[in-house]
Amino acid sequence: MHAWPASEVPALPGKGRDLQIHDTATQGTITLAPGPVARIYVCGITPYDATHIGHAATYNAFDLVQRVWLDTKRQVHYVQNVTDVDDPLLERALRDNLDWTELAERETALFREDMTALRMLPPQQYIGAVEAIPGIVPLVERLRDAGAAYELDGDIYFSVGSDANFGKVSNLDAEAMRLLSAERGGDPERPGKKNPLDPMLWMAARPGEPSWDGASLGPGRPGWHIECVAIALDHLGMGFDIQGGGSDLTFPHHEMGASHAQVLTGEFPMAKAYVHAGMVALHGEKMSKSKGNLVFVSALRRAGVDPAAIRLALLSHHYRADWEWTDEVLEQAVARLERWRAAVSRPDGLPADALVEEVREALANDLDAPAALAAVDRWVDAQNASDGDDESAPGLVSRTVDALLGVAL
Ligand code: 5CA
Ligand code: ZN
Repeated sequence: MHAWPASEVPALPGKGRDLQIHDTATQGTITLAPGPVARIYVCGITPYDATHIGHAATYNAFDLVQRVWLDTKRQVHYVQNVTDVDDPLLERALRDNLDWTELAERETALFREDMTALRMLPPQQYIGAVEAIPGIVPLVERLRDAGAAYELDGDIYFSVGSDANFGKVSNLDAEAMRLLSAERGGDPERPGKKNPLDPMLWMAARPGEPSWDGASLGPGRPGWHIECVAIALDHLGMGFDIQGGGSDLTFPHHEMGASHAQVLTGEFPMAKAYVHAGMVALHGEKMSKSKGNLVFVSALRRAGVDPAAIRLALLSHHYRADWEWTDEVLEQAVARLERWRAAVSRPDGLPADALVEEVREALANDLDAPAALAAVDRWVDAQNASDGDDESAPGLVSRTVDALLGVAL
């Protein structure tokens, strides 16, 4: 699939710092020191509805990761998937009497537009589940042939017992895993499984549902976790720097994906850090397509909200926090954007070299965007109250805000 156009990332004077980031697996902050090419996989959308503020907040976090790395003069290899065939997509298509491929294409196109408007850097590979199927089938065959997967009435399940490191991403106890598995696409109640947590790798064709040639697996479609693993291993290989997504993907999705990859390669861990963004709520409940309590990025754009203000609203919360979207959050962002634009539109101003370092330091410290915004606010307030004469300062501030925060002033 094609991704979306990249916005320019201005180069800043000097060099940024290495990223320290909270790792879910080790439950602490680690300093990542990637090679010349930093590697990141971020789970993409299931395109059955438009991009909401929760999605945008999660993608914003991983966009900051890339901006920090680019500022250290590294290249970034970024891979993202699109879950363009899965139960929720097929169910929504059925409900709305739509062709499921058309629904997926329409919502993916809208997602690209939203990402472009928000100045999110595009992945180098943007891969749909459907196009990944030829690569998924041999992985499932290998797992089965190695005894790490088994058949149940034609479906193929992964055996979590085959991975000695199973559980090391989420650090949950068995009961918590069982509850989350039932809630998030698993089938712990299905009789005949070796372990109730075992996730499906390949679902045998069901009447009325799309299916693909699965070679020795028979016709069917892939399970959710193996989709991301196949794409990540194909393009990034093992031991990549960050596996990213929202905190609702920690279990089962990232736990199972890591196990699949670890058993397939015999290597551990799959990723150096498992990074999870908090959940955005609306009216006290997690924003979710299934509940329908959503604020869409595209609806805000249609209503005339500047995408830079949406981005500032996202940045005003720490990525790991769970937070609530309100009209006030947006109003404050709109007002901040106006203040910042006024400050950098003056022909000269207060020196900003220290500000560049403050923004760098804030982001390198577990992506502390609120601290970065506070640093810019301080410069803006001082600038608006003074008559500094550094002619390069307003431009340097604009470039810093653009390069490190993705906001065009
Ligand atoms: N296609 C799978 C991942 S392979 C999927 O989870 N798709 S999704 O459309 O449901 O979510 C896309 C991303 O947005 C995921 O990283 C998910 O964790 C994140 N996300 C979903 N809802 C929220 C929310 N309310 N707040 C923050 N992030 C969210
Ligand atoms: Zn995923």
